[in-house]
Amino acid sequence: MQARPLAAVSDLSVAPVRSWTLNEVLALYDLPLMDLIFRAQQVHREHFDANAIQRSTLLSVKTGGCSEDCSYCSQSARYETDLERERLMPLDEVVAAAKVAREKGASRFCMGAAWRSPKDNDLDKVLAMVREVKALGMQTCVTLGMLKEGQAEQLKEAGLDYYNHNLDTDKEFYGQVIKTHTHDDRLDTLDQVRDAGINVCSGGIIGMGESRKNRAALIVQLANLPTPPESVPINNLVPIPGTPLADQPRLDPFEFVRTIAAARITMPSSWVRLSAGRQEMSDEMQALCFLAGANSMFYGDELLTTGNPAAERDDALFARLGLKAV
Ligand code: SAM
Ligand code: DTB
Ligand code: SF4
Repeated sequence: MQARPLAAVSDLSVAPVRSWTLNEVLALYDLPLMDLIFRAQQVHREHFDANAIQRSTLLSVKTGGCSEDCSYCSQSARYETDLERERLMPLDEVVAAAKVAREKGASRFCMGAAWRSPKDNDLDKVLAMVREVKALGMQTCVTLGMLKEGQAEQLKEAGLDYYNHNLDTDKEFYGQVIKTHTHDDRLDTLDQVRDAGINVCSGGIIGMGESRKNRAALIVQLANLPTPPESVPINNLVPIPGTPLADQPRLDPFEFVRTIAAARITMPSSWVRLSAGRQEMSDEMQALCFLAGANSMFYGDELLTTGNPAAERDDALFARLGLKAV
């Protein structure tokens, strides 16, 4: 099969392939690791250049003070974390950061805001950010929380390429991690984003105390969306002091690799992003994740409020592995 053109952004070209059952995905998880990775590599190579990695740079444009109670998050106003709350960043600072990201070689700029949902006057300011970043020739992504009717269309009109809104965890486990909104609320926003013709970026967090069955169910819920997300971030929990998940025991890294492989196999033409938690991973662990089908990552010294490997370390890793950025 022909490789899918790289960095296809405007064509919404991820086709629904088939639907997956929980047992099928659990059976993938149960495979010997070498067999699972081999299958993931086969699928990966049918759809992508296996040596090409997409790079997005993140910027927190509005930090902290969020009304929601997501148990993992440094930005919830409900927990005593070390974070300093900040107002919405001025437009010129956002554009300056995007220029730096472009010069360093990121193809997409993702702007994140710690909101339950954006107010209309805040959205106007974000629309201006999207227009200006787009004008730099970069792909644009925002993550602003739940959208209400009409907001996705406004974002599309401003030139937004991707909206990030993670399902985060299995519907069954969701209520143990977040009580201020529901899994169905998340699906509702994803529908609005899809209907507006914006590419969907949606994935989850692994290592929050969920079971393997919960992890497999999250993958099924993502893969069985009417159209799978174009981009699927898989985050490893970054434990934040002061949050309810601060002392969560670390998940076996191979379980994270299995989750990447399951995402790759079930969503063959989606970009699977090795997301939060990369700073704590060795170079060898990251290489294993790429081998399991991850082909996207966050690039730049910071995620939203926590650290990410320095760009120089990533550049060196790319050189050692013979990877190219797209
Ligand atoms: N408020 C918006 C929302 O919840 O969609 C956007 C920002 S929120 C910080 C974006 C995503 O970051 C979450 O959906 C979650 O997957 C991820 N995230 C937040 N804190 C994390 C942590 N400590 N470890 C791993 N991922 C995290
Ligand atoms: C996603 O799935 N991961 C990114 C992005 N989408 C917005 C955020 C990761 C946040 C990690 C914790 C922090 O830096 O606050
Ligand atoms: Fe708020 Fe998003 Fe953090 Fe939840 S994950 S507390 S909605 S910023």
